Amino acid sequence: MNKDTSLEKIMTVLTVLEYPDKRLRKVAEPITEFTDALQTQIDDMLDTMYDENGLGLAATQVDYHHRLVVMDFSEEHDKPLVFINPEFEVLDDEANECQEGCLSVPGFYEHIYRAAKVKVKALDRHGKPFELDVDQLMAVCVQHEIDHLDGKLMVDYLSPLKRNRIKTKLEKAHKLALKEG
Ligand code: GNR
Ligand code: NI
Repeated sequence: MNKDTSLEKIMTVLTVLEYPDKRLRKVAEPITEFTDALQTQIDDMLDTMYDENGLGLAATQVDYHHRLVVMDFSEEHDKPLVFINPEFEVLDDEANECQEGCLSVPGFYEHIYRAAKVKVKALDRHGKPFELDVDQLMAVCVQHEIDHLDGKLMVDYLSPLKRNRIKTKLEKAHKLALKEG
């Protein structure tokens, strides 16, 4: 028997898919059941997000094609937010141009247009509906994560030339990583 009597579960860090992996293009399905397996998936995604120092993580990025997003905007990384079947409406479509990064496009930071202020509607991890008005970086992140659930990536907003440069560089890096094990 395991002598560890603590109820804390072991950290599970999932693999984050990287562009141009085709699985990042799948459109995620709505979640209809709030099972124990879903709770485990949520906790594993939070572990993964914290381990990778991300502000957010969409299920699509860890090859789980259901409409689930986790985020944490707190200083101490102790206020996890869970969004199931998230949707947003634009409250202020003034441009919120910030440098955007993505764990699935590592090493690249680009200016992308996003609405400055949005209202998010989602279910929490137990299926209870909630709404949240967000602006600044959190508004950017919400739009970025919901894009992931629709198979869309930040590189899609760039010129074909820029997108192809990023693709080539990441493909090279992936080949090198394979060779070096
Ligand atoms: O960690 C992340 N930082 C970030 C910064 C600016 C705009 C969006 C983001 S989301 C990103 C994590 C990620 O890839 N989520 O899908
Ligand atoms: Ni991302």
